[in-house]
Amino acid sequence: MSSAHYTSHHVPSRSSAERRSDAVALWAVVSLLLGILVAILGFFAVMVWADAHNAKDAANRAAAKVSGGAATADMPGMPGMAAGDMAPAASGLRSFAGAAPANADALATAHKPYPAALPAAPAGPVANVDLLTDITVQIAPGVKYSAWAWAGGAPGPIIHVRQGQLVKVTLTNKGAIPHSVDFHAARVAPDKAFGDVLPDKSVSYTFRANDPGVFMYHCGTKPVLMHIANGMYGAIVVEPRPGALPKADRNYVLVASEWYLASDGLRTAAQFDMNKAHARQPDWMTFNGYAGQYVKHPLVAKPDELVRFWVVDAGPVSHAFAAVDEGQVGLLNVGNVQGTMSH
Ligand SMILES: [Cu+2]
Repeated sequence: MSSAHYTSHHVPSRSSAERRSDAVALWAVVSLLLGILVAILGFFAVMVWADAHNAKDAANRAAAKVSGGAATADMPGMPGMAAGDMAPAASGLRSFAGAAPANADALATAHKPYPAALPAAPAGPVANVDLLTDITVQIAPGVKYSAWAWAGGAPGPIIHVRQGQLVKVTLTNKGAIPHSVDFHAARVAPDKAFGDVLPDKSVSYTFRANDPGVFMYHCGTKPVLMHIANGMYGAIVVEPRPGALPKADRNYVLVASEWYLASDGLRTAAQFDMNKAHARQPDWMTFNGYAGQYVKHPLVAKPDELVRFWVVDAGPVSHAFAAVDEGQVGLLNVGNVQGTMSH
């Protein structure tokens, strides 16, 4: 192309109109060749993408086939839903959403709903909070999950304190592996006060509840995504100073979360599926840990009552720990203050 360009500008006898016409023709050729180049590159890009896409699809299909086979063998007597009803999602990960035994309705009726009513805040200057770790919960009618939960449930107990109160937290680890507790209501660096507590050990720390609102608390032991997904989350309500909000006749606390299951959980308790958590493909999404419990057992109010809902999205995806695992995380150092952080 450069030689053609050189020639067109060094023929002295030609008119400027001819030269312009040459230049137009030249650029037409350049454009055409560029267009062809782009098309060729585009074609190769599509081929490379399609190749990668096919490979990924194939891998996902293989994975789905393996887990599907295991799941099918695991639920021969499941009358509520045939295995084929649980079609693979677009990601290729097998969903167990909606899996239910035949007596699901009776189980939902018999289920004792998580008490959503806000408990009273303790009187006096200090609120004592005792957390124990425990295992295995039900997350939907007939669906068992092998959890790492607080004090026998997921979410953990609703903690209610008053703004300005000193909160004394004691975590006793009754589980088999290290755990910890990170209170978002506390302006304390997670790596300072919220360190790992070994099995059969206890740790205590205090923080001043200076910020009103509803906050989550959760286990901060790595992998945090797995600890939260396994049930180690809960809510703390820091009641604002009197007069800041109109007095409510009823206060309810709703903790939203997701569950990622490696099996349907009908016969044996399901385990956590890290791939689904990273793909943000939950099988169940719950308020206070159990699917649909306030449909079967509605929260109540009388006409004209003021009802306040304290709602916290505990995750792990709503708290986006899958994103943290994938690198979407950073720190903002403000000044040079040691041991202070809030998030
Ligand atoms: Cu934990």
